[in-house]
Amino acid sequence: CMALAAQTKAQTYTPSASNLAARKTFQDLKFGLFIHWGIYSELGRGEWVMNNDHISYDNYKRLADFFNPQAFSAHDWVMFAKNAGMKYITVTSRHHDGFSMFGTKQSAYNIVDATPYHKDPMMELAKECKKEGIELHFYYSLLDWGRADYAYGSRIEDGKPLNGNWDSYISFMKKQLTELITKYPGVKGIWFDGHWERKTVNWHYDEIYGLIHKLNPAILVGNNHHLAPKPGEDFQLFEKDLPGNNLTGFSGEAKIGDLPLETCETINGSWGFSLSDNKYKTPKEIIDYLVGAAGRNANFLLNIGPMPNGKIQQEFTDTMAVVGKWLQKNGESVYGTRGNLVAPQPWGVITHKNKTVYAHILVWPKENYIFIPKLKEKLNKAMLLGTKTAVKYKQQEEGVFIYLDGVKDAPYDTVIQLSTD
Ligand code: FHN
Repeated sequence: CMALAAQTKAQTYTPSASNLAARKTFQDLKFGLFIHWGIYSELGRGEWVMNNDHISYDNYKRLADFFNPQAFSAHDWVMFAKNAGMKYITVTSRHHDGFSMFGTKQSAYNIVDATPYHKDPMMELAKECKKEGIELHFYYSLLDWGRADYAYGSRIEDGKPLNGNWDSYISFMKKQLTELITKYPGVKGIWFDGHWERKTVNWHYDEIYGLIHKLNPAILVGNNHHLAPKPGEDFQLFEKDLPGNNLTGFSGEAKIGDLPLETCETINGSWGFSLSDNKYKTPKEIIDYLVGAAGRNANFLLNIGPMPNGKIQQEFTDTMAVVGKWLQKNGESVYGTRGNLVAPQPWGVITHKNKTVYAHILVWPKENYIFIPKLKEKLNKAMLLGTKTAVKYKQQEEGVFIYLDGVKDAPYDTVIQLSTD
């Protein structure tokens, strides 16, 4: 009867006023730093190494004995994000390997108790984020490769793994989430992942989301389940695709709903630190992704995998310094804007804020103009953003022509600022 009551409550989830305000702030932030960091980072073969290389749980656990990230500095991480123009951080508090990167009372398999480091980097990060005005979200894996109660690989019947102890696992997660929300200052969101590993199990989202919102109604819940949003969720996630695209197959079943949107991608080809991955994205690719997401009304969460010593590799710092510099000049056309005023065009996208519309030319057109279809707002001025250079335009019923004679193709994105009445 109580379970039924909880379910009914979750199905009619009404976000609190503080939650709605947090959603708006979140949408204004636009650009976040995703961090995958764990004991797997030591091997430099990504965060799936235990599973991919068939390392037994007992052998894998030894990595904890050697994990001693003496060069970790929460300040450096937060400064990396700030210099890149990022406004929030989403960090792996616990990934599929089940190792808690925070001091937890629920399992000794955590960074404080099981490593020679004996410190809690998540606490340092939470404090530093708060100090520097960066919002913090915790990534939290539903999937666990090692715990007996999860029983990875077990058959699922009646919503439970046959060999595990599902009630115990759900209760474990609830206790850990309580710790993450009540002990760590200023946490603004929980980012679930791993749902897709067990599609027929009962994840008890009604209880889990209900608990999170009971502890703090403003906390934003997101779940990378690749499905339509479920009751109790506050933002919708996409992985490795701009909302509306499905180039990677990760977003297969996910229709775009009404919640704030976020999409994530990697700075190279890996989530966790990789020694062999040199597929670094260029500043242009990152700016295209960020602006493309904004034009589709979504935040962009860009991932890095710090090294096992806690440092961030130079290639990432160099690239993001360029992106950060671009944002310093052009940020007003990204932060606080909304998208989808006009559908994405072959040349780029449109963002808007208050009475200003920004045309982002990401691909320079062959013609000497761009056309913005169906723009109804009456324009009274067109300028090259950040300059006093007026740009010629013609507005008619079916849209606006912006003429590019004399306009130089800017290195990453040529932003035309259109003022409306
Ligand atoms: O399996 C994970 C993967 O390691 C990584 O955490 C990404 C991030 O979006 N999510 C999962 C794959 O969907």
